[in-house]
Amino acid sequence: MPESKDKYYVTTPIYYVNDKPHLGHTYTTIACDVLARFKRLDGYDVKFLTGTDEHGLKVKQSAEKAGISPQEFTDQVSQNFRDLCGLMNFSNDDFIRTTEERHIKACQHLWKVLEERGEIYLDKYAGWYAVRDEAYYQEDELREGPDGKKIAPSGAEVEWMEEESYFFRLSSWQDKLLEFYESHPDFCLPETRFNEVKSFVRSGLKDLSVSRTTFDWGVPVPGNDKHVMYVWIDALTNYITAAGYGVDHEMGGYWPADLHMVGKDILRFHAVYWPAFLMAAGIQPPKRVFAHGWWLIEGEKMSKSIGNVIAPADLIERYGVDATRYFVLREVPFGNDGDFVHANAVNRINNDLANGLGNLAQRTLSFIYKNCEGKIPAPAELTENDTALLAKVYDEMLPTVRRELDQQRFHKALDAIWEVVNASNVYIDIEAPWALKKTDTVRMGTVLYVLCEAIRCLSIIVQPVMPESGKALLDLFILPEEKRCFQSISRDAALKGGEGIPQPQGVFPRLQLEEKAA
Ligand code: ME8
Repeated sequence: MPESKDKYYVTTPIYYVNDKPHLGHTYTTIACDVLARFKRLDGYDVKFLTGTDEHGLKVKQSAEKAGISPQEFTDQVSQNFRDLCGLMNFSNDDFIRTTEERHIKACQHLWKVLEERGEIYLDKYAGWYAVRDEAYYQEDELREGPDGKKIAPSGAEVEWMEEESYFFRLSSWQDKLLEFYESHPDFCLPETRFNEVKSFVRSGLKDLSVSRTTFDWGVPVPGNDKHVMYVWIDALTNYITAAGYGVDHEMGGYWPADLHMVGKDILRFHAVYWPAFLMAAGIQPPKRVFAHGWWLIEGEKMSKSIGNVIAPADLIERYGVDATRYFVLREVPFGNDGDFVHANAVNRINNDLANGLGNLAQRTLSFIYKNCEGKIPAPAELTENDTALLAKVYDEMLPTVRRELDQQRFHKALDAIWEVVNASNVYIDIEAPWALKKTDTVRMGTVLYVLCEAIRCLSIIVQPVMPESGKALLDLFILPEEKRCFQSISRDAALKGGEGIPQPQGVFPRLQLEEKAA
C-alpha cells in the first residue's frame, strides 16, 4: 500500500459577490495557490478552497439595484470569481458558494449543535449597524461624518437597528480563547496582529448577535423561520462545510485546517469569533490564521465600495499571469500594506525575471545548443566554486524556502530563490564558458553542467509561483513529469550529462518602457 500523505488544508476568504473581483482578492488567492502548489510538489495531500459569500443585506441590496433576484445576481457575480480562478491559473480543489445546499445543511447542523450545547439564546438587539461591513459597532467607535451621519472606523455609514436576535455566548469564551492563544503561539500571524487580537479579547467580549429578522436573504435558523443566520456565522462555516462537516465525521482528515489566509480587515472574525464558535461546538480551531496587508492606490485601500480598483485582467494583459503572481508576492513583505505602482512592476519583472532567471537559462542553454551539439555536457572534476554553488542549489534553497513559506513569508522565500539565481549569474560571469571554449573545453563542459543543474532545480522550485514559466523552463530539459517535484531538487536526481535539449526559447519577455504608463 502506498504511504499515506500528510494533509494540508488552505483556504481563502469567501468573497462577497456585491461586485467584480479586483487585485485585492486576487492577491489573497495567489498566496494560497502558491502554498497549495508548493505543498503538492512537496508531497502533501492538499485541499485548497476558495469561493463566494452570497448572503446578507449588502448582497440583497446590490441585487435590488441591478433589478434582479438575489439568486440570479449571485449566480452571475459568483461566476466572475470562478472565472478568476481560470484566468489566474489557480489550482483550487473546490469552489464553495454559501447558497449551495451542502452549505445550508452544514450551517444548520452547526447551529443545532450550538443550541443543544446552550451556546445560543434568543433576546433583543439594538445598536449601530454598518451594512457595508455587515457588522455592529459600539457608540464610542463611531465618528461624525460631514452630513452629520455616524461613520464606523472602516469609513462605512452606520444606522440604528433594533431587532429580536439570537445571541452566541461569546462572553463566556474569553478566558478559553486567551488560553488557546497562549498554548498556540503560532495561531495568528503576523505577531503584531496577533497582539491586537489578544488585547481585543482581553478588553472583554460581549455576546454576539447571530441572527437577523430584518431581511430574509440568508440561511434560515432551524426551528424559527423569522430569523436568518448572521452572515458571518454562515460565511465562516464554509471552511468546515467544504471538509464535509455534518456528513463526514472525520472531515476527510482535513480538519483542523492548516491555514486560513485573510486580509487584515477580517482578522477579528477569524481569530476571535471563529475559534469561539468552533470550540463551543466541540470542534478544533484552525491551526493558523494569517492576516495580510492591503494593496493601496495612492494611499487608499483598493475596494469595490470605493471604486478605485485594479482589475486582474488588466494586469494579465500588461504583464502576463506568472509575472503578476511573482510581482505581488515579491514586491511587498507579506503582511504589510503596499502601494501598487506600475513602474515598479516593470522594473521588478525586467530585473528579476527577464534579466535574472530568464537570461541565466537562455544564455546557458543556447550556448550548449550551439557549442555542445545540443547535449548537456557530462561533468569532470568539480572545483570549490562548483561545489559551493551546488550546495546552495541542493542543500540550502529548498529547506530555506520551506521554512519561510511555513511562516507565510513569501517575499523571503522568493529572496532565497533569487539568491541562487544571482549566485548562478555571478558564477557564469566568473567561470566564463565562452572563454573556456577556446582554452579548456573539458572545464567548459563542467561549468555548463553545473549551470544546468542550478537552472533545473530553480525551474522546479519556481513552479508554485509561476506554474507556466516553470513548466516552460523544465520543458527545455525535456524532464518527465515525475522529475518535476521537490524530491528531484537533489544530487540523486541530477542530470547525467549527454541529455539532448531542444532549441531554447526565451521564457520571460522583457517589458518595454512605454508599458510603464499608469
Ligand atoms: O470580507 N488588498 O469578503 P470581501 C488586499 N465575505 N486584499 C484585499 C483588498 C485589498 N485592497 N481588498 C480585498 C469578505 N482584499 C467576507 C469574507 S470569509 C469567511 C468571509 C481581500 O469580498 C482580502 O483577503 O470583502 C480581504 O480579507 C478579502 O479580500 C475581503 O473580501
